[in-house]
Amino acid sequence: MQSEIRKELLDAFTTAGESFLSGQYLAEFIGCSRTAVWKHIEELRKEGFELEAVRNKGYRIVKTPEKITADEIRLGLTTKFIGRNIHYEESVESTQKIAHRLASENALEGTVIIAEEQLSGRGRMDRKWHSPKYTGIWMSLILRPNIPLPKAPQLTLLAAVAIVQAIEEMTDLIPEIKWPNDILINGKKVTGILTELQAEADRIHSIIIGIGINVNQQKEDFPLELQETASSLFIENGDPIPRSYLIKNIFKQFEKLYLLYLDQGFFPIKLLWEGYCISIGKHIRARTVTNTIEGKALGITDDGVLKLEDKTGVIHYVYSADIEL
Ligand code: BTX
Repeated sequence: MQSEIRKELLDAFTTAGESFLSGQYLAEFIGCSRTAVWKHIEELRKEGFELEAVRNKGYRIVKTPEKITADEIRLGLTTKFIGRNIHYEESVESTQKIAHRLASENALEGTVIIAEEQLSGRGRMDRKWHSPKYTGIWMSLILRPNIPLPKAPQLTLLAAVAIVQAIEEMTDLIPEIKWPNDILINGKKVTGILTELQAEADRIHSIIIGIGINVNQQKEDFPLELQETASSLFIENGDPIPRSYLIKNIFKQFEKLYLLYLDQGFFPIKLLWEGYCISIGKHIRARTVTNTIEGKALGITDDGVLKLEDKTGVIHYVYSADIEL
């Protein structure tokens, strides 16, 4: 029933073209209450439709959501293998889940799964990642580097640098990295990266890099509990950003850095990463799965591990944690 109303609503707007349709007319046309019409119009707005509302005239659709299409991404894509194979989905539980399946079915390196919406998007340690429709970039990238297992986290840092560079190229924003995987703008989280492995003993079959970027959300699109800590590029930049361009740019930067990494190792990536990192040199609190360590962040090792000096002078090597500055 719900989707019937929506379908008829969209049909009515399609037929009306640029003319306005009143709430009363729509309710009668569809055969539902005006409240139901209003509710569906709000839903459309949340999904990125722009509706103009004029008193005594009604509504009309002035802009449809910018959907990502695989063709649009392919057009003008200059990479050799990153993003050459795209699986585009309208709605999924999690792109990570699909990527794991495709990786075990021998998907090519550089294969990307992109979804318009994730119903159970996930962060680290099984936390939730809010991934509403048509607003962000929710994607997973499959890599097959020939590197030893302990080096896998380096690719999280590499991905962070690629995303920061792509954002910088398209906006005047100054993104910063909070070790290991948060990208912040004006202190708020706009991006999360989740790196997962398919491996046995010490051999990596594939590395799956999940990237979540808040692109065109408005403040009210975030659940209340995230409104103070999360933001989007649109909120910070003041203009909406075409997601397909940003995706293409990320592919380009990522491939460049990845080839550099395979050729010269982590060192050049580390230098770039340090230039964007805000935690180094600061007093921080690192919450790991087992304990909390406070101290000064000295930097990262050549393997991307965080070096933290506590007040007794002991240096701790932190592989995975949440950081508070
Ligand atoms: P994380 O564990 O560092 O961050 C998760 C935490 O971030 C949550 O507990 C919540 O507090 C906050 N949060 C949730 N959603 C958002 C959001 N949209 N913006 C800002 N803060 C948020 C970060 O994990 C890794 C996220 C990876 C997401 C990608 S999307 C594509 C791929 N598929 C999938 O299921 N996950 C990855």
